[in-house]
Amino acid sequence: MSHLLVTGGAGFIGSNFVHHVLSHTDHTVTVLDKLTYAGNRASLDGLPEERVRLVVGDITDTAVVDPLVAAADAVVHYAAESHNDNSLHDPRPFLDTNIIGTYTLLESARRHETRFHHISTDEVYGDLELDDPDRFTEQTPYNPSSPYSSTKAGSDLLVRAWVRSFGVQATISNCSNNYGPYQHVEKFIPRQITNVLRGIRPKLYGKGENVRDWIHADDHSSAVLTILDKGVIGETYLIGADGEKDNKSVVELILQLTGRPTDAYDLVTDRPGHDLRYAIDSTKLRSELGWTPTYGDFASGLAATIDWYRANEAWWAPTKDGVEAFYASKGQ
Ligand code: NAD
Ligand code: TDX
Repeated sequence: MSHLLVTGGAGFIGSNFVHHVLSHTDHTVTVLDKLTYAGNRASLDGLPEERVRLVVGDITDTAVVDPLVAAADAVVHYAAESHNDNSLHDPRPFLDTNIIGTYTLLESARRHETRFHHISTDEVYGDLELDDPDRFTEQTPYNPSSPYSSTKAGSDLLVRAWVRSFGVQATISNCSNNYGPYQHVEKFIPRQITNVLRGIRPKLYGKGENVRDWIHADDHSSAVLTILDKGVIGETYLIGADGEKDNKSVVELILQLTGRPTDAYDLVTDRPGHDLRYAIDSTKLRSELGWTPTYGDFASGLAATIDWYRANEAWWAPTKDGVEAFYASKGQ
């Protein structure tokens, strides 16, 4: 049994990870989360208090971070400002949390010789052409496009430097787009599901031709546990489940699964600098550490996600109007 410090554990992927750890291991967990607009205490409801504790605090605050890192067997670092559209509007919190926050945690991990796993994104590699036969690998050069992805790239490079210069026991994973329960309604899939549930037409940026490589958040969690267990210190692992879909197809599937006409969506103003396509080659993780995803069928994973949003309106309703007002002010 181990004690994990999970930063950002009240956010989307972090809370899915905490649920996964509780049901698949006997580890105990401390969540460190600032509860920004993206964090939600309710995402941890129903978990046993003797195994999960929530500390509300900021990862840039050494006084909060240091004793928690000292008490943990491993840190799993999810906390971040995570939304590209917000980073185009106000980049500063991305620099504070993603860069200074990661630096603060690394310094504590260095002081206390604590195992560290850094959660990152495939967006650090930039984007691919629609017809490019290649996918991202661990060797792809960094080429981030947005303030969000550039701060994630910066945080990855800090981790690599702290491994090489100070011997911090760290690994990194870069994952593709996640979907599943507890995702904020500002993001693509929950925005469109909750639009449909509210009688609003889904909104596609540009022509809807951009491609994302979808993985269920639970598969991301099992991959992270595999890396914590068997990963080689200093190594980077790409996480993906061969789930490439263009945005228009995803919206059409949501409309079909909810019994609406599949052309009942609007094309809206595109995102500036919008990455065209992401695609992950996760051969290294599969062949060296023996991981495989379990959510093979996107349509059934999406149907289950729609059911979750239908059954949990109290979780998302308080944020929905504010998010739509923000997008409307940008013609989106
Ligand atoms: P999210 O925005 O849903 O959650 C982020 C969490 O971090 C929130 O609970 C928030 O309160 C917390 N947080 C923010 N700033 C903080 C601070 N200064 N101190 C403490 N807590 C703070 O994000 P997410 O989609 O769950 O992403 C989690 C991680 O996974 C991020 O590092 C992101 O880059 C990475 N990632 C996300 C995806 C995806 O598809 N969403 C894909 C690959 C990687
Ligand atoms: O209303 C929308 N309409 C639309 O067409 C929204 C919100 C998005 N989009 C498009 C933009 C993207 O091509 O859908 C795609 C997905 O958008 P997001 O959910 O904002 O995700 P993305 O920008 O791809 O980034 C996500 O995956 C990588 C996460 O938010 C990041 O945290 C992660 O690093």
